[in-house]
Amino acid sequence: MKRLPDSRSEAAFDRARSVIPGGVNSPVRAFRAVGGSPFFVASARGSKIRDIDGREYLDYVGSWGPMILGHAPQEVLAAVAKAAEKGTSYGAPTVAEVEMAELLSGAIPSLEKVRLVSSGTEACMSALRVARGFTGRDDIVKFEGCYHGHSDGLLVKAGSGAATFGVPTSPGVPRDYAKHTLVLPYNDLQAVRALVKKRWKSIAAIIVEPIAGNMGVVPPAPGFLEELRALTERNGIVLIFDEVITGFRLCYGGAQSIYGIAPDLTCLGKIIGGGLPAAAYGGRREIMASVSPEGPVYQAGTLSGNPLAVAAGMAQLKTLRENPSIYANLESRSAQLSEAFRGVVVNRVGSMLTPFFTTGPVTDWDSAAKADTKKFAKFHRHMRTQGIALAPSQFEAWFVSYAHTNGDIERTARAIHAFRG
Ligand code: KE4
Repeated sequence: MKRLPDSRSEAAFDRARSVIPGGVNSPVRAFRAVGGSPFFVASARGSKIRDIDGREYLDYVGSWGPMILGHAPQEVLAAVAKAAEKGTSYGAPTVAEVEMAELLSGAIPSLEKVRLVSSGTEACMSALRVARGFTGRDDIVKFEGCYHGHSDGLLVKAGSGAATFGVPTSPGVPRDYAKHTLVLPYNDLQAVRALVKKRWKSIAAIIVEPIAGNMGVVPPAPGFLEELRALTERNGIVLIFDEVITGFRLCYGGAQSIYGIAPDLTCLGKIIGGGLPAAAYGGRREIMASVSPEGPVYQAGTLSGNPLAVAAGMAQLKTLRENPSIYANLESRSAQLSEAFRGVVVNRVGSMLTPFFTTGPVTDWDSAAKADTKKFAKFHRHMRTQGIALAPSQFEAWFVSYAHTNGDIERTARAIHAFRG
């Protein structure tokens, strides 16, 4: 006898699984890493999200990063409504897209030219193609535990042995393609030096999350980014910062301004869309001159620069630009939250943080993978009973938003202290 769903969300999930793979439109939303079934959302406002059973949660997922001002900020809603009155998509250039490109370039000076796209995957995939087109080289280097979207060349893990040839992490990715992705441990400069020394002539790009968010939060070791910059510069390798998470998360601009490093290309997403599908890649003028129709490297998109997404993104970014105290507020609230944890290793940079259920330190994928994921799953379920929504994976970041109040942080701290793992 099939157990009857005991909530509207469970019924919705049953219904969803009959028509959507796994019942979700992005795998991590299915809660497989933590057990149970996901709540289905009815609405969200500020720091809260409400499910279709009327339960309200304090939200630290923030749509996986975009909601830095909290959910449904008035500035964004008003901008989208105003833009929608004029239509939803034109497939033709608009001045607003130029204003967005100028705003991004103004905030991140290494973005001498920028192309708008619709997702972080598209931004990273395109940046890597441009790097290959610009250098005429085929190989790319990524770091284990970093995620740059689901394009074929990036669903790759370190191969066996010292070869570091990539092998696919997903069926459907040709081995012949994956082998051009070389995978190294994050923060391991010795491995980078050795690989570049051996294979620089075939390496088009090194792509890196300047602060990793996809193995949980892992900051760069002192000197890591600086030496990546020096090594790539000396060897004609394009350095790509994937700032899809970190862009505008830690400051008004990129993490690159915190470390004082100018990559050759930068990928952006999440926050710059204000919750709508807008992302971007850009960088050095001579590299971006390769991009069609100015240059020969093809990249395109029906909804690139979509007027509603641009309106939402501009409204969010202008709010951040005009209220610099937002970042100081995020820093103090996030520090307060971080101090609530006991017996776990907390990695935090600004308003992105991860409590690792391990004895630490967590500096790369190998050390992150030692975390007790079963205990994290138990913690996740505990927090859900306390009305607090966390990313359903140990290897993701918590995001504090400007809408999170001191009261929210204190409530979260109480829930954390109540956990009897
Ligand atoms: P999207 O294609 O999901 O917009 O962006 C891909 C991407 C690229 N680069 C970084 C650093 C990213 O974090 C992401 C996407 N992040 C994941 C979770 N951290 C999104 C959540 C999901 O896959 O549903």
